[in-house]
Amino acid sequence: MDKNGHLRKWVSEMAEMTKPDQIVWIDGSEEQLEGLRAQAVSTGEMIKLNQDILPGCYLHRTAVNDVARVEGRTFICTRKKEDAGNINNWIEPSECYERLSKIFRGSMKGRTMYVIPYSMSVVGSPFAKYGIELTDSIYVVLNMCIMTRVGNDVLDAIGDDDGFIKGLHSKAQLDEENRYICHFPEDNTIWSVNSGYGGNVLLGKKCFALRIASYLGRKEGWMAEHMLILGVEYPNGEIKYVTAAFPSACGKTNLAMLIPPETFQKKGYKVWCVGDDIAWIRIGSDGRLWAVNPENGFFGVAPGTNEKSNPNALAATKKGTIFTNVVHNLDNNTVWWEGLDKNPPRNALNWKGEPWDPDSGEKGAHPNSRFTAPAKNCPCVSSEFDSVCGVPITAIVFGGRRAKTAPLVYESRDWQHGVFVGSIMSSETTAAATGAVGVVRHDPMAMLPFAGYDMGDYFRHWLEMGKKITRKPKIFNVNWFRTDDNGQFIWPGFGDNLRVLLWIIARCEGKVGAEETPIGFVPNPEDIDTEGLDIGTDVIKDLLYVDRKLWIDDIKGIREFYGKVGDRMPKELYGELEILEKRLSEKE
Ligand code: GTP
Ligand code: SPV
Ligand code: MN
Repeated sequence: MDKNGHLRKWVSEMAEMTKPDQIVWIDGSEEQLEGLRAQAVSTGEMIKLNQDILPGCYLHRTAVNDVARVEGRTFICTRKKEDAGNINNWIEPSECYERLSKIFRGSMKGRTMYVIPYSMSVVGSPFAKYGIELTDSIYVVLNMCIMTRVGNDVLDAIGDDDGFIKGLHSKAQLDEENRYICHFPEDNTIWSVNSGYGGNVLLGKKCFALRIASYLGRKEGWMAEHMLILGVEYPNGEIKYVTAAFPSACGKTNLAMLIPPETFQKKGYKVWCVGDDIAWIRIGSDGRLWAVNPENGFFGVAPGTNEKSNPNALAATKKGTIFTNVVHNLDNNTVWWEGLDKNPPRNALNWKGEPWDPDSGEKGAHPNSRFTAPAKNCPCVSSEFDSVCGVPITAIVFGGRRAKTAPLVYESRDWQHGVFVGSIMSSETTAAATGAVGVVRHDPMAMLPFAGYDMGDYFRHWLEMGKKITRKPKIFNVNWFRTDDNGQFIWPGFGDNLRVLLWIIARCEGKVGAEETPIGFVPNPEDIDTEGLDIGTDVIKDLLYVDRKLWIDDIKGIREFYGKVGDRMPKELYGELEILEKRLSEKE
């Protein structure tokens, strides 16, 4: 089957512990996957949808207690607690292995263990890293085959090396009390048990491509970030690439697949999607940053996705897609979610599989319901999607959900200040993780739940990278979510976000001026192109207004957060905080 002794030994050890009835190696062939789909349908694990309307599409429902990432049960298990840092949950590795071994023991009895060889980014490329996930879930196998590159060529690429990431997953009993998502970065190992949901179990995604990869990136001199990657094509055919880090469910997929407003389309502007969630970034021989999306599909938020907000994402879900926790329309055996259209099905089951009345006031789809769609389905997928060297980055954008404080866009003064801007990001929590929604929390670089090591060291790594990048991208911050006194979003967002991207890129090229404020540079209102938009310069002015009082109120929280990060917090960032505080208190 394979020549790799390390791999065979590890698989047999894991099987010895979990006791599956059989072991099946996944080669990713259509024939094998079709057999697994049929099996999942026969057991009710998946529902085959209307193949005339949604060819190759299926619906899956998770357990009701298992609908999002569980940050409180996610651990970074380094030998020294300090290396995981104060922000991450930590368990001493040998204790963790022991505790989880008890849960894994016999957990696959009566089930099959699937062995999934997968690659993050193009097999054989300089960015590529390989993993093997062992799982007892067909749903996981089928999702991994969309989200990553799976197949025997991965086994060939691994050869007899033992540097692959060893992922073990079992649904076990889906017991919330014993749910663990544990990372052992020093052992290249991930153990996940008692969940069947997305980011908890598709181990190539958050567990490997962010937590383990960020750890490896620091060691090896590159970066793994919670960022989309997009290309803006200008009427002259030139393409500029931008990465953007927004917290979960704060608009990455939407921005990555943006459709320009009509007036810009007519002029010839286009946006190309390279990635919607994760970027691996390296310094090129030309001194610029180059980014790839290590994934091969989109695990996108379904609610709110519609023909107007994100037609590209919607188009991507029309074939070969797995839907999770959406409404099942029984009339035509298709799916529905809040915000898809104004015609909720009357004869339907909600995400839990219960009869559902759209007039009941209860939501039909779970707010964190998702689609898993192949990237190749997306009409705006970039021609550079499979590029082995990635795309060169002009600008890095940070952003969050802030009702008031953060302006529509501002630019940092330099790299160090940009790192500071990323480090003070805060955002309202969303349904992407369990817990309260709408609570403002610090989420630096959108990596709070995903940095695989100490947050202070993580900031240090950003600062150190800056010293090595000779042609640095500029760093910006955006906020699409400012609200008026009635709680309504002021900025139209979605496709109109291109107007902000164009200002950002123009700044990088030195083509437009800006106004300096205590927090950084904001646009002169007339420089945000509002052609075809029903918004006056006064509204843009409001969107760009830096309310010093609100910012001064934020300083205390930032200092508290830095304090929590602890001893390894770079002093340069404390320095930036002092500069900010001083500038805010100066007279206008
Ligand atoms: P993850 O997959 O969890 O990492 O999320 P994401 O960052 O890709 O977020 P996504 O693009 O799926 O957007 C999440 C929610 O934000 C959806 O409900 C969108 O409708 C909403 N949203 C996205 N972009 C905008 C925008 O420009 N303005 C407003 N008001 N809402 C937006
Ligand atoms: C996120 O929460 O940032 C996601 C979804 O992209 S999950 O894969 O569940 O992490
Ligand atoms: Mn995400």
